[in-house]
Amino acid sequence: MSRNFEIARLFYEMASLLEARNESVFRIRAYQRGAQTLETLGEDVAAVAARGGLTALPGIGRDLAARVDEYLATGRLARLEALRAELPPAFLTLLEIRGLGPRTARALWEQRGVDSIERLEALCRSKEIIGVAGIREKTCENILKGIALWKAGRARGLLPAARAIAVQVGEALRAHGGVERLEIAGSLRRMRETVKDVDLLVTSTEPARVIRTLTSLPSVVEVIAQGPTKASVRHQDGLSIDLRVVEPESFGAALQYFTGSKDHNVRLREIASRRGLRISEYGVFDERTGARVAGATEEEVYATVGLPWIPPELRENQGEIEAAREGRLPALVAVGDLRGDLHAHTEWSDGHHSLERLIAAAEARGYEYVIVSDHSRSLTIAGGLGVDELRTQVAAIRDLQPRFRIRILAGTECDILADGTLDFPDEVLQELDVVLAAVHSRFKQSREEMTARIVRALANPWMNVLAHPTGRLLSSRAPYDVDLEAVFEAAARHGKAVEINASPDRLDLGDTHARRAAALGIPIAISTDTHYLRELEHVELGVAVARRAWLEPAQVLNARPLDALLAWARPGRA
Ligand code: DGT
Ligand code: CA
Repeated sequence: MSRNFEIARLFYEMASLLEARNESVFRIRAYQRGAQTLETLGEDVAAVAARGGLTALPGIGRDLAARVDEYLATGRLARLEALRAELPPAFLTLLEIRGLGPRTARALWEQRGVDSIERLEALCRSKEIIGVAGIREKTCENILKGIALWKAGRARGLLPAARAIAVQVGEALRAHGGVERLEIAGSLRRMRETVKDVDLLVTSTEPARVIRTLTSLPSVVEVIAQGPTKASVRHQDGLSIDLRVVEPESFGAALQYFTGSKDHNVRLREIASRRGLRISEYGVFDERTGARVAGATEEEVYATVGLPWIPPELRENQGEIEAAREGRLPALVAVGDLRGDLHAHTEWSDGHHSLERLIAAAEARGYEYVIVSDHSRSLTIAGGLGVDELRTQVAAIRDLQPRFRIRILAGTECDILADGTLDFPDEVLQELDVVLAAVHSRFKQSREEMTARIVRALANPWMNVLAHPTGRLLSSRAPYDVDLEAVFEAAARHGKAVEINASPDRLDLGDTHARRAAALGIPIAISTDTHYLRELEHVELGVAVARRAWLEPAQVLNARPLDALLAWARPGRA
């Protein structure tokens, strides 16, 4: 199988080098997808090639198949070697800095010998790079900010990226044999918005084989630690992966232990101790006799301390143990409870698909309704719609309706202007079915100004949902300064909803805030803010946040049937 891995490694490198050259994103993705396919392929790629089956593999087209053949015949990829010769080895890490494009990075390498982040930082601090490739004082500051973010970002990864890595590595481990059960544990199983690392648990009859597979995977760039039943490695995307192989009789106990959180586990152990039991990652044991009383499943571990199984998303020692004990664990909302998406864009503003394709895609998901919520006129950079354009769009939606089963809701993501008024006048807003409102500008207002601004917007009788209420971007922008408690109080008073925006870089509201808002009786919309059709799938991330916020379907706005939604949004109008 070693050739599968060799070629996959070269394809990953190819993708990175193409990225460094600012080449087409489709070509870059093609190599990444090809590499993933080879990494998870359970059959020797040479055998597949011999029977002419390469192009039948997912993600392997004629072009990549030719590269595979080239490597099998010559042991080299000429194109890759040519690309390598153009750039210094450490060049690729430079491109991970936000605010530094491939062209500038290249100029810095050629003109100042910048071949590492350390050197880049030093030259920024001494301002020696000003003047190179049009870099000004301001660019220099932005690069320094980018370096700070890069350093922080290496500390924790975003949930979806970490999940993708876990799934990919899990598939690769399965494909190469020896794996019986495999589960994701840790903060990733609890669906925290960011994670420090990927924790994987496996049962296996051949632990050494599984460990060897992990440490030799093409997407693994460094082996940090390795033993007979565990390994810790660094993945090329920056995250580390911890793998443990455990005995089947201990699997439930290990899964419970390594899912955490630590605080939840500490509480559980205290309860066990009062019952004369000791819980460890190996099982639950009678403290007096040492006899094992449980361990194969999580359910039996919880049962020994008199508790029902607790969903991983709740295991943060935020009241779940008390709730479990008193039989009032929430019946958490699931993706299947959602009847529609309440935040989506089209090419009328900054979306990348037509109205029809959005509607068809939402209908194909089985939704009962979908909103069209393009930007409003002040947001010119996102192609915001003017009043006439919005009215034309509403007419287009009404014309399209007979062709679809799904109900199309005419909406807007209306800008909240600096003074808290909305970007469209009331008489326009009232022609719509559902109105979202959001802050997209003047993020630096004082706490008082920002709070008053949003509270005023919430008082508008035609607005319904406050979208991405804090404005944060997980990898690059802190939330604006706002008194959320005052915002929630106003939302509750005016009967408005707030959003969990499921866009991976937003997840806004986050779990703690969403739980607080719901506790005040505010309906929560779980929305994708789709700009590309595939982003409709992000609903899963929004639901993850909602589950961590303890939400039940009744608290979720878009779990309501169409009639109930419309009656709420526009009382007195069907
Ligand atoms: P993070 O920081 O995103 O990786 O969060 P976790 O929760 O995945 O933390 P991690 O990877 O350090 O450890 C995984 C789980 O192992 C953790 O949730 C609970 C368990 N664990 C780790 N260290 C301890 C400890 O000192 N005491 C207890 N009771 N449990 C621990
Ligand atoms: Ca972890």
